[in-house]
Amino acid sequence: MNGKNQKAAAALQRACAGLKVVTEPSVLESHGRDWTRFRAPRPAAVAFPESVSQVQQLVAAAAAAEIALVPSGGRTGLSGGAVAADGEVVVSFDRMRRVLDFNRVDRTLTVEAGVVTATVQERAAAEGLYYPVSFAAEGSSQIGGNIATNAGGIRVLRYGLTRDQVAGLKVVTGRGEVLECNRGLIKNASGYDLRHLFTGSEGTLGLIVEATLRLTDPPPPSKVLLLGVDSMDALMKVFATLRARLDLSAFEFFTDRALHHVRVGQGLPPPLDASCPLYVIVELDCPTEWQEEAAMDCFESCAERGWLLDGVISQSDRQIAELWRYREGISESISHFPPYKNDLSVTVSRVPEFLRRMDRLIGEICPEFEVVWYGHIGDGNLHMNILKPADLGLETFESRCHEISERTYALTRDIGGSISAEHGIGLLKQPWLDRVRSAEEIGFMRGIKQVFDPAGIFNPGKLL
Ligand code: 2HG
Ligand code: ZN
Repeated sequence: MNGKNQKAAAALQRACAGLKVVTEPSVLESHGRDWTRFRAPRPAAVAFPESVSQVQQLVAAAAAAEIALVPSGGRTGLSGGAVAADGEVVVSFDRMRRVLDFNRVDRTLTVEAGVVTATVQERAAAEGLYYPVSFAAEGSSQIGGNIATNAGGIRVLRYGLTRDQVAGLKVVTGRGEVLECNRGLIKNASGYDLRHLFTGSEGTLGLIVEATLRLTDPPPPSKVLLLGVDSMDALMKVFATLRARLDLSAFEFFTDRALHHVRVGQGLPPPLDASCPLYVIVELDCPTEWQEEAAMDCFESCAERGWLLDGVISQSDRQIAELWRYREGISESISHFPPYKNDLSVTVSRVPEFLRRMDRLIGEICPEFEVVWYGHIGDGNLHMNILKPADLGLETFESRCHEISERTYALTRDIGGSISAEHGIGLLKQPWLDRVRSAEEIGFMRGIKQVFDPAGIFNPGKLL
């Protein structure tokens, strides 16, 4: 640790009585990064506040000494939003993991920022209710991070994003005040809804310390279909048919390359007899036999029209979990390459056009790379992972991927899409923010940042 870092850590420790501040190399390494692998972690220290008042003290001391703070949750992010590569102090919420309140009438759960997403789901289930945000990293990601990135996942199609579950937020701003946004209300027409500014702000406006989350009714018994199709056009027709007749809670896709990697990575058998270019995972409500018959009817009519090549339907809860592994295990199975990630979004109706044009572009500019696609078709959110060839250095690979990004984002903009659907801009996509947000918008975003974080201490270099 250099002298400047040592001073920063000591200044915070002095100013905040009882605050745990760690400078041990293994903790700097583990807490200075998220799941991205393109920047080496170099934080000055990691602070572990235990209470809102400790967070306030920490922020006041950091603002006075101009020490940059990087908020950090479960560190499962994929855009470098929680990476501290430049001598910042990481603020970990690992010690703020209390469930503060459950309100049965309001159907809300109030938690500290460090509570793990799966814990919220489990607590909701224990109360006979349901927290619907779900994704592969839910066993380690924390609610504060979910809110800061407005996390999506596999059930956005029915329940919306994390934003739609946030009924209230407590935030410590860069001025050290505590803001209580919305306080769990359903209706609140009293001016700007600051809760929605902090949601998705990627830790650049304030530190989210507590959240009140809306819970809902548990879904009825469900079934999962795994289907094979031979083109994106056919896939979209299947989507339209199923959506019109069935109660879908998820409609996800992956390519044959994605299937190859998840099978190797997780040791899974082929899911279908036929090999298909594209696969779909559909989850639907099946409370009675009637819905299952309707699903089989849809399946047959799609197959008769030549849109489906093959398919299976789950026969038990165990099989539901097994089928989901083909989709949820993909990201982990390719993580060792490592992949250069893009988290793109377009309107659902333009997905086939976008993928067609992207296929052409990839064939033109980087046919030597393996590109793996999967994602949330029901939300128009496509994950494009470019795998690093073993014989290419990380830096050369990254700079090639930057060239690819230029063309990809130009196409994305042309089609009216976004360069991040759910992972955030973070550190890695920051140079391209202006491809999808206008100069005026970015100007307003900077103005807002200045209001909440006048000393510019929160997550500098991320997003803006
Ligand atoms: C998913 O949908 C996650 O599986 C991760 O958002 C996406 O690995 C990715 O690129
Ligand atoms: Zn995703």
